[in-house]
Amino acid sequence: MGTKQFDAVVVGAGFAGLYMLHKLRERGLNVRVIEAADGVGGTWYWSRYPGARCDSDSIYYSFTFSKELYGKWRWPERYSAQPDILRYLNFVADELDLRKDIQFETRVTKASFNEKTKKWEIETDTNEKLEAKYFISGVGCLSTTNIPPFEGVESFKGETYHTGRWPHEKVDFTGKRVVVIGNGSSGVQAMPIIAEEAKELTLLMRTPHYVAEARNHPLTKEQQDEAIANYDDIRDAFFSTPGGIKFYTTGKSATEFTPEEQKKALDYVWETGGLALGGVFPDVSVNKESNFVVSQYVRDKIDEIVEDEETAKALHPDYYINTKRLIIGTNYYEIFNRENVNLVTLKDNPIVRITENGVELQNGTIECDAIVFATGYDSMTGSILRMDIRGRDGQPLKEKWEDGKAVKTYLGLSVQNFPNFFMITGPQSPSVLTNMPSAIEQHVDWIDRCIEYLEENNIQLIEANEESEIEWAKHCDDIADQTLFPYTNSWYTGANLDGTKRSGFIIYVGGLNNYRKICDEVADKNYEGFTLDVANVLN
Ligand code: NA7
Repeated sequence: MGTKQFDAVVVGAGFAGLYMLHKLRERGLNVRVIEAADGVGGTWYWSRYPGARCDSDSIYYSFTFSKELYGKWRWPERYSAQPDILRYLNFVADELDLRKDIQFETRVTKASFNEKTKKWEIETDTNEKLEAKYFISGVGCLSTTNIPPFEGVESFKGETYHTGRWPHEKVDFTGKRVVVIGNGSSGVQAMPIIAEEAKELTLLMRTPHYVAEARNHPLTKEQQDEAIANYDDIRDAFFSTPGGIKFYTTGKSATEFTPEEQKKALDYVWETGGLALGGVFPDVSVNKESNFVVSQYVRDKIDEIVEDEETAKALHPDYYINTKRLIIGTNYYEIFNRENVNLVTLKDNPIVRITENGVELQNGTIECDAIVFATGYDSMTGSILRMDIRGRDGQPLKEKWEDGKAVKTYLGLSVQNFPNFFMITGPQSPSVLTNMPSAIEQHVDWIDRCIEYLEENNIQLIEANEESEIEWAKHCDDIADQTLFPYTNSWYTGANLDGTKRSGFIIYVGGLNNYRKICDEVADKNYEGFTLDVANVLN
């Protein structure tokens, strides 16, 4: 089979890959998107667990680059369920006629920069070879699933599931004893639905988390029309806000209010639901006092909702709220009042192994018919490093990043020694702290502008400078150090899957609006901090 030639190869057909394809094709480039699934959607193709839903308001969880496209779509609910988001991405693919340039059921296994041809050579699990000037990752931050290496998983005789790789046909838990491991967004969304169906549900909880009420509801025709009429305002949120999304805020520190006023504001956001709980006092992620007010409010709510005192106490989170992504759920704390739901904390009673019949803990075995792993992802770097990406002199990215433990990038977009390789929402960018479509549009627009500059100026290669990477990592750390994030052990601060620490802060926490300014300034200064290689005659 001969090598197929493209101007750009993009990996992944989720929000990122679809928009990147559209932009570059409009620029006249010959682009191929490689996607492992048999349809578009990325994360939303795979994450079909019961209750899977977005935690950004639907009206913001959309592309805004085209007013016309925005006006053609109506979201049925305030928070979209997975099937609706998948339907939306299929609609986008059809509207923009994207499918013809996407190769489905194909996984990129290797991508190497060829020093002689100055091109990327891309290999797939279908034994194809592709060659392209630009190699772009749109693989997402949360797509490679994590099942912790518990001893004995294969010996379990019942059913096992991971929330991020849920079967396409409905799973029926009727009459079954189900163990759920993990209470992040996925577990919190899935459990109220599984609890309705299962004979018994036991949550094995390592860390209690803060869960805000979603208050999801159908959107009326008037509300849908209003969103379309407010397009300019919604688009503005992508540019002007730290999270690429607008929600209610008092605009002041909790310390500026009396306890009664604080409670009134918190009651309001609790009742209206969603992410506003984390932004009602804008200094919540930087000011311990403000943070305590919000954190304690949720702990009090847990006590109000959960009838058994001991269970309520066990559900109290004790880290600073917002220093892990706030979970948005529906009637989550309420499930612990059900007869068929049990809470087991792992803190003093860890999982020893999985056996034929269930999960063995230090203090005894919990027998079950099904285990649901809601244990998250090999986040931020997992999906990128799963491809064997090799830069100059065959250097593996895995080696440069020490297996994800010492990530080095410039702006989270580019890596020194990996010319013309770009990452959409890569590590050290704002990514998961934002409304993802906002972050994705900003990155894709930046990459597109960069490629326009290269093409117009006959520049063959662009590559981050080593000093730029060092400074960017320091900048990410410095900003994080001004916040409460470093106090919490999470995959943001760098607890890696195997428990070892990453060497730096993996996310830019300074806000998408500020990040955008930095990226734009770099571009305005003709890509300051990068080395540009003018095309030579050989090409
Ligand atoms: P998350 O948020 O990473 O949550 C994973 C959960 O699994 C969390 O409760 C973890 O406990 C738990 N976990 C992971 N490994 C283990 C082991 N070894 N033992 C016990 N429990 C474990 O993933 P989600 O899929 O829920 O959400 C991902 C993103 O989707 C989320 O950020 C939103 O942006 C949407 P821990 O808290 O680490 O103690």
